[in-house]
Amino acid sequence: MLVALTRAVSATLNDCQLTCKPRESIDVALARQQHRAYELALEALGVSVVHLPALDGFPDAVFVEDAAIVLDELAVITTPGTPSRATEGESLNEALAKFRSLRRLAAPGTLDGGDVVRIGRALYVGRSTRTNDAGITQLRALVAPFGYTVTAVPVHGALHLKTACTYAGRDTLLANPDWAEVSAFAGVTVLPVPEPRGASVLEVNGTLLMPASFPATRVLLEKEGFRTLAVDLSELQKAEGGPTCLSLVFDERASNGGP
Ligand code: CIR
Repeated sequence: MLVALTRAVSATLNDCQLTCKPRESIDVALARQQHRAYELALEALGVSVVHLPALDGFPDAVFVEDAAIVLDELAVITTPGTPSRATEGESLNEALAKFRSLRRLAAPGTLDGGDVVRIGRALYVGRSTRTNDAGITQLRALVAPFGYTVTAVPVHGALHLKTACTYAGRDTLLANPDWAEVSAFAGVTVLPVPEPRGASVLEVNGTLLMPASFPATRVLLEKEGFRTLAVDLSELQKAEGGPTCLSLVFDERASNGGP
């Protein structure tokens, strides 16, 4: 069974980091409702949600994806590349240790989980304002013994690689090619999005969970034969969040490959 680790919305969400969007007032109560609806959508897709309490000292802690990478055999606690988030990963230690053996990245390496697109045993890692070469090199050394490859992908004009492209399944990379070097991806067909921010989808048990604000992208995906489920994430999108960053989704059972 798939597990999704989530964390409640911080009361301080209005103090979130912003990179590519202008600051807009966030209705935190509505953000909480949308976050709950997102969790219910995951449950409707057959996922068991493990909900962690809010961390008001970390305005962006609801975006759990950035603080860890969970693979089949291990989890890597990352070093998010903006100071206010740098130690967020520690808050996931206890919850993740129940499911996986943990490894850690360390300074001067920085790496946000939102920069990691996984396709099978290939990890594509955005070189962004958050993720540097030292972080990518450390990640490669940690996961190589388990048979994963790590390929750096330049990101420009977007916060994370997963803002620019996500793997939709069926060898298809949903992408805004203006924001990432999609030629770095091997063996996939690139499906360009009709809306600049529409490329961020979360594949769960054969359905693409996506924001309701990208109807043209949804129509395109349905036309291509993908099943989609749209949720309203307007308040979390004001904080530059999307469907992938609000959870860490993984198989409940670890596999025992590697060393
Ligand atoms: C940040 O700037 O870190 C947050 N305001 C948004 C993080 C979104 N993370 C993601 O898409 N993986």
